[in-house]
This record gives sequence, structure tokens and C-alpha cells, in this order.
Amino acid sequence: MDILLTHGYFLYEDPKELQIMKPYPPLGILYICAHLRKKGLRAEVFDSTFSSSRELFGVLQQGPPSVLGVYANLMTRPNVVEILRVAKNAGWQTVVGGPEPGAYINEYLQAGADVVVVGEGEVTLEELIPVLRSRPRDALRRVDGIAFLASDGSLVQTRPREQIKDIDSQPWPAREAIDSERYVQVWRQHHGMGSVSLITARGCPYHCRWCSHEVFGKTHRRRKPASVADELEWLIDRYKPEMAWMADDVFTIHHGWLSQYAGELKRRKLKLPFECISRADRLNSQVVASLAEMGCFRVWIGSESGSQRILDAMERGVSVEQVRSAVALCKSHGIQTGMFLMWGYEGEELDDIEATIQHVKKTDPDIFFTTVSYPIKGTPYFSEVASRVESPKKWMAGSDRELRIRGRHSRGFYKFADQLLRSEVELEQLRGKLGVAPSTITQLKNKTADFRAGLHASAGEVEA
Ligand code: B12
Ligand code: SF4
Repeated sequence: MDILLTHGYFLYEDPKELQIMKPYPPLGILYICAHLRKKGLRAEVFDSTFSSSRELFGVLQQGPPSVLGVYANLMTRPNVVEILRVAKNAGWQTVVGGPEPGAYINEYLQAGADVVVVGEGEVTLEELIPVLRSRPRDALRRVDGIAFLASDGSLVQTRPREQIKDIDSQPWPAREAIDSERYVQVWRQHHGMGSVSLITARGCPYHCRWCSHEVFGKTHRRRKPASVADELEWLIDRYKPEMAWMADDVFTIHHGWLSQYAGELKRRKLKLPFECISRADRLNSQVVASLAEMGCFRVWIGSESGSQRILDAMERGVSVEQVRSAVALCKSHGIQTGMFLMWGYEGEELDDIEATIQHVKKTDPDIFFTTVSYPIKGTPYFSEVASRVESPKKWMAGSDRELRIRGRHSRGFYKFADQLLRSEVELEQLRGKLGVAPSTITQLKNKTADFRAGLHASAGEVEA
């Protein structure tokens, strides 16, 4: 074996993920595996999702050691650090890649990675593996897109890796390298529908300040509609799923492409229910009608805030009104809507929170999720608050999600904001229903008043 690829996501060791039970295969390492195999390298994948760290450590300790490539994102950091430690002790050469390591090169090298790969991994690993296996360390300098420590301990970062121009020339993800059926079965068992995921593009050209662009920069490269339809057709044939998730950043970004893709599906009589993410400004009546015709049953929209001032501060490039009409448009075509909202962005105050609550009440999506904003290293948002960022944990045990921003409202404040939002929305929904006991409404009104009082009372508490 030339390389063993893995990731640090262990579903059964994560109580939160166990409640959600919506796993998808790690497409990044499957793309890399397919590429390396096509180039004649012997690549294998240890899929950690349904496994355990113990099992992975057993494989590493049993050997024989080779090159280990680990995918890391901000949530999996502590697991990845532990994997690197075990692998190094067992004699493996270690490489990390994915959306996080490029922003924490030194930390990952100190944690035991021999090489950090920045950007796309396919061609970099193709060139890196032979160097790691046989040539002196100095030859690493000739591989673009990596960082490593030279023999004198100094940090070397090579030239940026050029992106793959024609992503259609790449093989599809090596789904057969792992137990992909199991993902579909888990979905079917827990949600009544087996699901598969696929991507139709790489990169997003927008510049929302909190969003990580570490891997693909702000480029946007699309696959050909026919190639995506081929993959979908193959997935249906192979895994018999009841639905799909188009895992693009913004599936609706290119309207011309979308209409060609819709035509391609129609011609082939392919219609698999699917969900996707869209920006509100990329939805118009023609696009939504086309999504409905293709089988889209749910669109996720990053709404983030009901305050235009905050949306502008985020450089979101979308108006509150656009979100409202996009949701209404989806509803009118029978498509469910999910909304993502963010508390605590720089500058957000009580008025903005009230605006968000009014916005959700008026817009009335089928479902919404909230997060307290967190600065991901490498983003403009992180740079903006960097001087006030505090980590409650050591780097290797924590994640950017846990970072605290000094001077920002307290966690308790945002908990009240969240409770207030949920009870206001519930109240709004009950108002429209017949036969609700007046006492229920009164109780909920009282609860809402308590949450609002708590929000105002805690407005003076800030993170120290
Ligand atoms: C699908 C997806 C998910 C799925 C994951 C399912 C799955 N197993 O794939 C779900 C919904 C579960 C998810 C959850 C989360 N996600 Co997410 N997700 C994505 C998304 C939209 C697509 C991922 C993908 O398939 N990309 C396509 C492949 C081809 O790209 P890739 O994975 O980056 O791989 C390339 C390179 O990174 C590199 N590479 C990858 N692995 C390796 C390994 C080695 C050894 C090497 C050398 C190179 C290398 O080469 C690959 C091919 O070129 C990305 C954004 C994006 N467009 O990538 C966000 C993204 C990865 N998610 C992100 C975040 C923040 C999250 C959450 C924390 C969100 C939350 N608040 O809960 C959680 C974390 C979950 C967890 N426990 O890990 C961030 C990560 C930022 C960071 N610095 O880590 C991203 C980048 C979004 C963003 N722009 O901010 N996510
Ligand atoms: S949040 Fe979405 S639209 Fe904004 S830059 Fe990130 S991927 Fe693009």
C-alpha cells in the first residue's frame, strides 16, 4: 500500500451526531483515492465514520507502516491530533489536508504531521507519495502546495498548488473503497429514505466574511451537466437511494448550468428527490420551478440575520427581503425551506436580534437552525476579531467553534435570544391555529416575556 487515507470523524463516539444520524461519505478523500488509483498508486481508505478510534489505532499499530493521509476540519481536530500521535509512534509518515490544516500549519506540524497539504489534494499527493517513500527530505521543496519542517527545524512552504482546471477529467469519488451502502442504509433506517451525496462544482466566488475558503479559494469550477447526470444515474443504479443531497456550497449559483442540467435529467427521465443549499439571491421563479421539476423537496437558505445592517457587515450580499421572497417562492412550488441563522456577529445588538425574530416569524420557514457565530481561522471575520479571541482549551483539544470573543455578549445572552426566537415563532404559529386553548397561549406569552426579560437583563454581561 502506498497510502492509507482516513478522517477523524467517529460517528459512534459523538453523542450529538448520533442523535442526528445523517452521515455522508467523506467525498474529499474518496476523490483523492480515485485519482491516486487512476495514477497507479495503491491507495486505501480507512473510513472512520462507522468505526472506532481503537480499531483505527489497531490498524496503524499492526502496520506495516506506510504513508498515512488524514483529512481534518475544525471539528475533528482533537481526533486527528491523536491519530497523528499514534501513527508517528507506529512509524508512519503522516500527511494532513482538508479545510483546516492550511490555517494552522505550525500547529499541525508540531502535532506530528510530516507534511501539511494546502488546497486540493489529488495532484499534490500524487507527487508527494514517491518523495516521501524514497527520496531525501529536501526533494519535498519541489512539490507545490505543501508545508513541512526542514532538517534545521525551519518552516518551508512551497509554491501554491495550481488548481485542477477541468474537474470533469477527474474520476468520480472511489465510493467502492469504503462501505458506501452502509451510509444509505443508516439514512433509510433512521429517516425512511436512503440518501447519497454528490458535488457538481468546486469553490464559491462569494465572500461572506465568516466562511472558510481555505481549500478552493474564491474560484468556481463546474462539472458538465451530463457528467453529473451520469454520476447520479450510476448512484441510483448502484445504491438504490430514495433521495440525494447535492452537497455544493451553492447548488443554484449558475442558472444557465441549472437549466442544462434540468434538461439532461428530463431527457433521461431521471427524477430523484433531493435537497440542496442556495443563496436567496440565486432563487427566482424560473429557478425554483426548475428545482421543483427536478425533484427538489427542500432548499436550505443561509439567512443568517433579519437585520440588514448585520447582513451587510457580514458582506453577505443578500437582503432580508430576498430571503423572504425566496422562501415564499419555494413554498408556492411545494418545496420545503430550511433556514440557517447566526447569533453574535460583530456589531449585533438587541435591535438586530429583535429584527431577526420578526424576520423568522414573517418568513415562516419549515425549519431553522441557529448557531452562535465562531471565527474560523483564515477568514476575514477571524482577522477582524483576532485581538479579542480567547481559547478555553489547548489548541490540540479544542476547535475554532469553541473560541470566545472578548467583549462580546455572554453565552447566556445568546441562549435567551434563542429561546425567545423559538417561543415567539411558536406563538406566531399557534395564533394561526384553530382550537388552541387560551391558557396555552397565555402560558407561552408568559414564557416569551420571561425570555425577553432575561435577554435584556443579560445584555450587560460580556465575555471576559
Ligand atoms: C458536505 C459538507 C459537510 C457535511 C459532511 C459530510 C461529509 N462526510 O462529507 C456535513 C453536513 C456533515 C458537514 C458538517 C460540518 N461542516 Co461542512 N462542509 C461540507 C461541504 C459543503 C462540502 C464538503 C465536500 O464534499 N467538499 C468537496 C471535496 C472535494 O473537498 P474537500 O473535502 O475539501 O477535499 C479536498 C481538499 O480539502 C483536500 N483534502 C481533503 N482531505 C484530504 C486529506 C489529505 C491527506 C490531503 C493531503 C488532502 C485532503 O483534497 C480534496 C480534493 O481536492 C464543505 C464546503 C466545501 N465546499 O468543501 C463544508 C465545510 C467542510 N464544512 C465546514 C464546517 C464548519 C462544518 C461544521 C463544523 C458545521 C457545523 N457548524 O456544525 C460541521 C462539522 C461536522 C464534523 N463533525 O466534522 C467548513 C470547514 C471549515 C474548517 N476550516 O474546518 C467547510 C469548509 C464550509 C465552509 N466554507 O466554511 N459539512
Ligand atoms: S457562506 Fe455560502 S455563499 Fe457565502 S462564501 Fe461561503 S459558500 Fe459562498
